[in-house]
Amino acid sequence: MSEENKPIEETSATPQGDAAPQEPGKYNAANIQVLEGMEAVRKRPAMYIGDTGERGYHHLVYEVVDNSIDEALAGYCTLIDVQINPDGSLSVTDNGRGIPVDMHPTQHRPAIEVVLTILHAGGKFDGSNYKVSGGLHGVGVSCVNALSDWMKVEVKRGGKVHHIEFSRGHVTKPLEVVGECGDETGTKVTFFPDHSIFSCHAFKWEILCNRLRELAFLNKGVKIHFKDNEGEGHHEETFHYEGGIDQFTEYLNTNKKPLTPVIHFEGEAQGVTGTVQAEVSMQYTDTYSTIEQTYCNNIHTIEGGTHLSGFRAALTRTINKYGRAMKNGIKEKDNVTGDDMREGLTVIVSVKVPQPQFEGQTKTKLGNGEVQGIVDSIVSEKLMTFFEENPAVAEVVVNKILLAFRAREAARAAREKTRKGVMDGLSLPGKLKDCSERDASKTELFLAATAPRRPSCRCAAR
Ligand code: 0RA
Repeated sequence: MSEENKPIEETSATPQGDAAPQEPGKYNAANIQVLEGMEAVRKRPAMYIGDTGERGYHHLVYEVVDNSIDEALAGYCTLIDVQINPDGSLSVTDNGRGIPVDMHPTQHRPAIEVVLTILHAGGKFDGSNYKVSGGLHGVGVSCVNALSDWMKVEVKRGGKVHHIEFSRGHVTKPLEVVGECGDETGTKVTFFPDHSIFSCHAFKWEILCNRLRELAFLNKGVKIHFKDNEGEGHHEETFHYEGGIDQFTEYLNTNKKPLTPVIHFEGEAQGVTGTVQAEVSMQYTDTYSTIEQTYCNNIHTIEGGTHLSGFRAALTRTINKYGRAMKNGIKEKDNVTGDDMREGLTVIVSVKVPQPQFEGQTKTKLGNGEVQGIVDSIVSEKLMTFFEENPAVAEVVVNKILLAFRAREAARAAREKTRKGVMDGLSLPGKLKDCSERDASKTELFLAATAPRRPSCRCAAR
């Protein structure tokens, strides 16, 4: 079977490529597939987008934007425009290649219809290109379509402007050519979420702003323009960072005093399912807190995972190695911990993994085992080289870490001393000494009020 003729949806009942032309009023295999998919999403929306509250509502936007980000990562799109419209709908426009509009080889419908109505059909048809980006649930734009009261899509491709409309996942206005566009290409998706499904009924500027800014940091060079045309204010903002995650680090360290420059590493290696790319940006500031933000395929992995473990292991090992060899550095007896090494550190770790495995409570913990070793070796090797080439910076880092270590040791000593003193004062009075018993099941405590405001306390060992 050629790649082209593979069924698009594994779970489809009868994905026959040679389905007869559709008779009016009759369902063919393709229709059934669509019906099943779209109804399934509408029946259990939370299973596909997480929840139907504020998070889910905004998640719809991320799913659409992710398709444009994918076009950008594939090198075909430089501009993404997101607008909240006066009627409460939202438009995402990109200057990518445009969703294909030709007849799909096996579905006998325009490819755009397939992309927008069949679950997981958003990817490239020949399987050559894995989807790098992807909302938390990676369900694709067809889910957004299923959960939208209406969706309108305009594609500029092959010199023509094409238009198609849907309601709750079903075509309401078939694909038609509505104009000419010269050599311009791109896709515009406008949708209005189905308010009978969601408990949240408006897009929030702040929420979308934060995510769009983050996406611009994570995908350097991509320009994301965001405008709110609803209500008062009409905010507008453009996110565009040629410096990528290094500018993200600077952004997170705004108003903090940096101790080092922003340090950047990147590299790639073969993983189990293809090439894994890793990018790290880090900077020490004079603060006591640590910021570690990790991403896999643009998804914020709040619970961390193998990329974070790999980074931490490499940081600890490399600083230990360099710091112990350094004159006036870490001493043999100094029990410096990973926490000491991360005090004042801001770090972004961003990896691209072909088939990510997300685990944990909120499915935001990267599970792919090989990623740990890949990140570890990239960071170990490049951080050591950086220290060797920048000994003055390395010295600042080691001294900061020694400071954290000594402060921790001093705090512990002080705590112990204080506790000892307090415990001295808390010891039992002489007449109750023989009541001491460590096993709680063998002790009782009686409170006997002998005077209104002055209860006395008696303890007895049974
Ligand atoms: C499938 C195949 C191709 C592009 C796209 C989908 C595509 C989807 C979206 C969604 C929003 N913007 C988009 N841009 C592109 C590849 C088409 C080709 O080979 O020319």
